[in-house]
Amino acid sequence: MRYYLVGLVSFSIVVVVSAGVCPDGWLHNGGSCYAFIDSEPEGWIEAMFYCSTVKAKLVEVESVSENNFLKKHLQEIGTTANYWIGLSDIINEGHYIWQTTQDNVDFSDWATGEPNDLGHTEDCAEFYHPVSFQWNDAPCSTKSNFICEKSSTSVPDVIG
Ligand SMILES: [Ca+2]
Ligand SMILES: [Ca+2]
Repeated sequence: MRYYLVGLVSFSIVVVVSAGVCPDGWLHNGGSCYAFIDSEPEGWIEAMFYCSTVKAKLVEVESVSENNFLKKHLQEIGTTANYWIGLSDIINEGHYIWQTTQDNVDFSDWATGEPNDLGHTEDCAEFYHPVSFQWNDAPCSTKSNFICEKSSTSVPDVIG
């Protein structure tokens, strides 16, 4: 039996992950992979941390096509939940930036009247279900679903 096992492991298993492929459970669009996290709603900061632990960022929506892709998926899965995005003015009130990259906001899709900083308590942005997932600012401590994003472009990764 021992010799049999040694024989088995002597075969080299080579797995090549080519560029443009997403991990299981992640959706591919453009140059990115997206994970829609709905199993454990989190506050915005915890959502940022969760995404970092899977080598991703809380989603940053830089274009109308990316925004449409994400909103369309939320419509398709029929969710009534809100989903955090990686946009906040938590550092500098009234100045929203994408928090992982610190990029300024070029494209935006705020719902009418948003961001309104309701009660001076709303510093974190979300896809807001009641308005077809346009963006709303909400209290960062609210526990919501969220979306992680990472690049789908990776160098070949040889395991084995
Ligand atoms: Ca993006
Ligand atoms: Ca608001």
